[in-house]
Amino acid sequence: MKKVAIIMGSDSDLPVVSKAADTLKEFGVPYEVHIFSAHRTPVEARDFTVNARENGFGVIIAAAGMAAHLAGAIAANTTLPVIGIPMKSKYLDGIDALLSTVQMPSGIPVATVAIDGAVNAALLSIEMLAISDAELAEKLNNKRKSDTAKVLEKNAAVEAQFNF
Ligand code: RP5
Repeated sequence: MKKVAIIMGSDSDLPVVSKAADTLKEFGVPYEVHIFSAHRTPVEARDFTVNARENGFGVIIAAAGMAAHLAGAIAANTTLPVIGIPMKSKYLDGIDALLSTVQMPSGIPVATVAIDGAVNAALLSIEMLAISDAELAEKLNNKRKSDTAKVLEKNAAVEAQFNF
């Protein structure tokens, strides 16, 4: 199976981004986690990215906050799909990173998830790998069913409490 690369701009992103790693682990998808910054370590970010396909990666998740160029800079150097996670920071609640990540001009796409949307970034990467992996697709179906069952259970409890 292809690996997922999880790249973040700073170790301060780790508490949120680790949820992406947890989700990939839950699905048995191989992954690597790295800190590369578009601004602070541009050479290392580029070197990793240009070699990512031949190193066995199928998708790259890139998380960054503030003037968040990381996902776009990574996407510029690969034709692997890149999923951007805009990170919330203390000044603008993540709106800065959201706009920096999502507003890519035509030609270099970044699939942007919600602010701090690490779990969805991982799920989207799994969905991409599951296009050609029936076993992984089945795991996704099972997860949806179990999530649905949990909500129905909560609904039943609320209905029993409030509706007579
Ligand atoms: C971005 O700047 C990082 O992704 C992080 O979200 C933000 C702040 O980084 P630190 O100053 O906490 O290292 O590049």
